[in-house]
Amino acid sequence: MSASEPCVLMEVAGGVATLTLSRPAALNAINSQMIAELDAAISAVEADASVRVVILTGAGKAFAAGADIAEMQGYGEEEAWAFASRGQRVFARFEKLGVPVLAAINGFALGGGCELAMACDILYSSERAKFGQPEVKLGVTPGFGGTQRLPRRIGPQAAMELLFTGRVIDAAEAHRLGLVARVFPGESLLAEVRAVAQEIAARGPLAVAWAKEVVRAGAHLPLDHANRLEAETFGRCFGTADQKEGMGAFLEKREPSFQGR
Ligand code: CO8
Repeated sequence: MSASEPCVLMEVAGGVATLTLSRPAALNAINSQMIAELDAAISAVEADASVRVVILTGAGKAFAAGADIAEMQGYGEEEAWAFASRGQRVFARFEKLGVPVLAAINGFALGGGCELAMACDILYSSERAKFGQPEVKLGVTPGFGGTQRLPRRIGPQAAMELLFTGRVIDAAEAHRLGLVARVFPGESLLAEVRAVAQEIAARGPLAVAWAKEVVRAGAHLPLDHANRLEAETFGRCFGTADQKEGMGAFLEKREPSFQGR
């Protein structure tokens, strides 16, 4: 694939932005170009007030089969550190994004691909998907957050088994471990995830954004601090038109029409 061909495709429809990783010949291996394009796509999402939900998926039979081994092979220490840092910064932008990010994991999510999926808010998987952090098979550690997000998602013991062995697991095991929220047949995955996205898009946008913000911020705080943050956020909701509309609509027995303010 030439450097000028895009490897992240973006489509916005009905308040949902779908980002598709697209280097199918290399199983969507994550290279520098893809990281830069993900960065730009996130900025485009931030600039588009119509976007209420993001879906991240992959073209072909992979979500992403890892960071691009061909690109990384010749790296020295500095370059590897810089690549890892750049990827980490961009992946973290999904967590900070003011709208939910749903991963529709259509196939292999290995190494950097699993790490990218874990930076999304909710992971949905095709029955065909495979997950793993196989970096130790290549003589390296994960570098895009796998040593940190995997234990936070499935607990340190199960995470360390996967991290130390490089074992690849199927969608059913990923579900059992709590890594993915739900598993769908491959052919209906995207439609199912789009249905969830539409459901979210119909809710109060500020309430959804702030719920994400509190969950994300609270995860790093002691419970009493986190609950204080929740109470403050709940209070903030009562200064919005959406709260008046949402509660008013309930009492008037009609559907709410939220404005996001
Ligand atoms: N990087 C580059 N190319 C890849 C990658 C990859 N991660 N994965 C697959 N490809 C390429 C193959 O080389 C092949 O190319 P070609 O057709 O030119 O030979 C093409 O994609 C198709 O792959 P396969 O023929 O291997 O397809 P199979 O269906 O037989 O196998 C597998 C699929 C099992 C997924 C297999 O491709 C595989 O094992 N891939 C590598 C998986 C892996 O080890 N991933 C982890 C990579 S390391 C990583 O992600 C570190 C993240 C931290 C980065 C920090 C930066 C410093």
